[in-house]
Amino acid sequence: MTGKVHATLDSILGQALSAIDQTADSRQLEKTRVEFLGRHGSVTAQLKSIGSLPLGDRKAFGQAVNRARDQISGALVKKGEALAARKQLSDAQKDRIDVTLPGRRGFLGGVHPITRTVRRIERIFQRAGFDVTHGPEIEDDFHNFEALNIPKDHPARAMHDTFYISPGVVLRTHTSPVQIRYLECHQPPLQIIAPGRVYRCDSDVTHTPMFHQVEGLAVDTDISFADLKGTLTFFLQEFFEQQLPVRFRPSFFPFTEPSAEVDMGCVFCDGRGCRICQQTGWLEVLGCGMVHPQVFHQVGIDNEQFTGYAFGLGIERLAMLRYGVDDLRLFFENEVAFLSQFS
Ligand code: 2NL
Repeated sequence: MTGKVHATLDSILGQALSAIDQTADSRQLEKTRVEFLGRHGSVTAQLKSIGSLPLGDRKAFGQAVNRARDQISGALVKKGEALAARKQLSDAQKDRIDVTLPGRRGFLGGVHPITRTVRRIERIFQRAGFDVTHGPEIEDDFHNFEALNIPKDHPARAMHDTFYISPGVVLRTHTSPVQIRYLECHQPPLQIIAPGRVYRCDSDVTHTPMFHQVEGLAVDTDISFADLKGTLTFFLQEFFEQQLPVRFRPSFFPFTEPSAEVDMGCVFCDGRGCRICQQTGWLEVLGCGMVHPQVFHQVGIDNEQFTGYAFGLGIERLAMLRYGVDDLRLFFENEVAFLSQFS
């Protein structure tokens, strides 16, 4: 009887140890533990069977069962540790980083072509002694129109051109009001440029409701049209890095007298005539003139003592000519494929 129960226990112990030995992962190991040492496990069953043995055999058999249980526990712990170590090693191999691989390059943004063009224009005029000034984009009727000698019935004031915030308050339609504000609080001599966003209620293939402009102004006691011609010719030749021909055609603006439009030799065909210059060999790039005496009067500058010239240019147009961009809208769509060509 006792010999038989000991033999059964030995066989259970053997099964347990070999099962543990063959276990390949920690989940299966837990199953094995439950199978032998769990509440309904086979070793536990042996403990429960002690009561049915003769009194004299119980102690020895109980000790044998405890030894077997301890042996199995020990083997489980050892195997558990071995499995954990093996898993750690294989995880480490899976996540290994090859530090000799070249790094992945981060995405580098670039400066927007309009901003680059503004900066380029600013640098050229700064070298010629101009200061850069800024002002509000929301303007009043006086600074945007009245001070510039734009009468109440002038077409530039019509609803279809100007964004009105409220009666008498507009989104500036040019950067001239920046110069008006400057004239209100500075005495000549002065030379300034005013770059910035301007707004017009106009939208088609060649017009966007917001665009950029630079205006320039020079005032002193003896500024002449020759100074204007010299400065603008210098600017255009610097901007396009070529000894371009420049010509001045009579024109009209309410805020200058006389007024002129400025053409430069076409940079795409060297003046021979092409699609871009509509076979004329010339590109119109600027408007300018001598400051109207009425403008000086509006800001309280003595128009007998002082003269000045002023000019205005569209930045998008200059950027298109410099970078060979044929669609204005590309500047505002912010497509990475387009923009990344400028970084
Ligand atoms: C153009 C024409 C121009 C001005 C802007 C100006 C400013 C003051 C006084 C007088 Cl404060 N004139 N600005 C003068 C002539 C032309 O711009 O075609 N712009 C795109």
